[in-house]
Order: sequence, then structure tokens, then C-alpha cells
Amino acid sequence: MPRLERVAGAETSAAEVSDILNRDGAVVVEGALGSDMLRALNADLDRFVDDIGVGMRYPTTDFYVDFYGTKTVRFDGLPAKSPAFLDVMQLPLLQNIADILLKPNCEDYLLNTAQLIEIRPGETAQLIHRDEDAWSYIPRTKPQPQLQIEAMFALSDFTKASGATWVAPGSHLWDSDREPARQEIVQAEMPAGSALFYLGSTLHGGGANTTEDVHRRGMFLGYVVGWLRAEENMFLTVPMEAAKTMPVRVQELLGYKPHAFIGVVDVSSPMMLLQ
Ligand SMILES: O=C(O)CCC(=O)C(=O)O
Ligand SMILES: [Fe+2]
Repeated sequence: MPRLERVAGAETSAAEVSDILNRDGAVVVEGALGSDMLRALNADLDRFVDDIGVGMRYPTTDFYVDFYGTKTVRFDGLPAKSPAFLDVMQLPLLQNIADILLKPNCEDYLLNTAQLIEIRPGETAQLIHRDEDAWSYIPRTKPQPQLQIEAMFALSDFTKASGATWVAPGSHLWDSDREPARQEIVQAEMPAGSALFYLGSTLHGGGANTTEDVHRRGMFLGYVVGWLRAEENMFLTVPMEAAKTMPVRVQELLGYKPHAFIGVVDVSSPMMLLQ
């Protein structure tokens, strides 16, 4: 079995977690969310899950329908849906890891994904993939600058049967066309409140939910170097009126801070629109 290292969130520094990410491409951070925060997130998100329901609402290709799942509830724009999510975005451990791994390649990073992924009974395993292949036009060279770091927070227990994320430790160093053998992937089993941190270059995928009645609720938060277009369109999912009331660091991560020449309004900082 490949080794997926586990660390205690409260006792492990960002430098240590970053070292493990550089070595293995993935790590489970136990107790990443306190019990109060976990409760608050679930309460915020409960208000949306059943109304939105499973599957894609505006599918563009059959591939995406399959990739995103037909028995999975998935929606993004969490900064506007959950006040508690704003605290998760600013967790010191997450920010400090992003500082260490992404800042060498950018002035600052952006929120790339802020997504609820609830895998329901009968869902099949997702295709194993690298999230950074969203930017497939960037040539893959080795060593490659870090583009993206991500955290899959377990908001319910992640078990083998409920669809815990599959991950291939070490695969961030593989050639881009190498596929993992069965014995090279492992499921990130973890209790609610823990998180799987991984790199955009690490192979992974959602698991199958073989239970009768268990909902695997994950919250997927990622950062990307600030000069790439983020996957989710935060300007549309988080209305500007709502952004005006958010902490400055959240506003920056949503894209109101320009990256030198990129993302400007009247060749200036979009922050002025929030004043
Ligand atoms: O749900 C999961 O465990 C992983 C989801 C994922 O990797 C994705 O949608 O890109
Ligand atoms: Fe993914």
C-alpha cells in the first residue's frame, strides 16, 4: 500500500506540511477544523444541499456529466453561502502553506475552488485526474512550478464505503501520462473535521459510495497562482454587495486585488469598487 502520511493539524507547522506535500504530493491533516466550525459549516450548507440536489444543472458535455457525478450534490460559490467558510479561507495553516508553496511563483494567490461535494449512495468512482490539467495549455516540464494547492475537508466521516477520496501519493513527480496501478492508490479515510491537503499535480479522484444511506460530504477549497484564471467565477457567485462586507483578505482572495497588470479596473486595483 502506498503511504499517505497523517499529521495532527494543531501540532504541525505549515513548513512541515509543505515538506510532506513536496515529498508525497498529499497529506491528511487531522483536526483541521474545530468542532464548532464543523457544526457551523454543516448548518450553513444544509440550507442549500437538498434544494440543489444531485447532478449538474447546466451540463455542457457528457464527459463533465460523468466526471462530476450523477449522484453527487455539487455547488460552488461558498463564500456567499456560508459565513463560516470565510473563516476556513483564512485558516493560518492553509494560508501559510499557500505562502510557502505558491508565493515563489506569484505575487499572491487566488481562491480557485470553493465547492461542496456530497457523494450520495450509488455514485461510482470518479476518473483519477490531476486538477491542474484544467490549465492543459501550460507545458508540463519537470520540475514544474507549483500552480495550485488544495484541501478537501471532510464535513462527514470519509470512509472507504462512503466514497473517501482516492489519491496516488508521489504521483506529483510522475510523468504526466503515467497511470496509477491499483496498488499505487489509497483512500483518504478520515473523520469529519480532518482534511486531505494535496497539490494540483497529484493524481486523485472521488470514491464510489457503496453505502445504502450515507452521504459523504466534502468541502473542496483550493488556491491558484494569481496570474492564472481561477476555475470558479467568484465575481458571479459572490455578489459585489456581499463582498463589500467581507474581510479584506477574503476580498483579495476573491480577486479584488490585482496581480501586477492582471485583473485591473481602470488599470488600478478593483479594491476601490468595494469602498
Ligand atoms: O470528491 C472528491 O473526493 C474529489 C473530487 C475531485 O477531485 C474533483 O471534483 O476534482
Ligand atoms: Fe479533483
